[in-house]
Amino acid sequence: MPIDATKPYDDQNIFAKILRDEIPSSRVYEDEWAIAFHDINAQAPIHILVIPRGPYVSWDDFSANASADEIAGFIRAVGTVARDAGLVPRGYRLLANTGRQAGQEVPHLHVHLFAGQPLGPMLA
Ligand code: DGP
Repeated sequence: MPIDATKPYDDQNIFAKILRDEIPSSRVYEDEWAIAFHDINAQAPIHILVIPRGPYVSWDDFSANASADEIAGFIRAVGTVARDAGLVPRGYRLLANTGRQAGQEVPHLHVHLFAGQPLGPMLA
């Protein structure tokens, strides 16, 4: 069920629990600002989710309310995850579903990183 991205942050959401290690995930990366783990429902040969450690519901919430250090740290982490996975120069796609019409399901900002095959046109 897509979420209302304007709601306050719910610290019982599934990614908050993954961040606190209350439920397992296959982590591929972590630093001061972000963690990354494999999507449980992979849509490409490589499908990783990168999430900030801070409590942000969506890209909208994060871009409006996170500090400059959090934003820089998160964006750098996404790039590091891709490089560490050997995706440069092959290439990859980033996607952040934001709110209901985009189909965002989990109310903690996450960037999908897709790779491992030619990905075709957007919105196909
Ligand atoms: P979105 O539609 O952008 O909110 O995508 C949410 C993604 O999160 C979806 O691709 C499946 C993934 N997901 C949901 N629950 C879990 C979980 O418990 N573990 C992991 N690793 N991924 C999850």
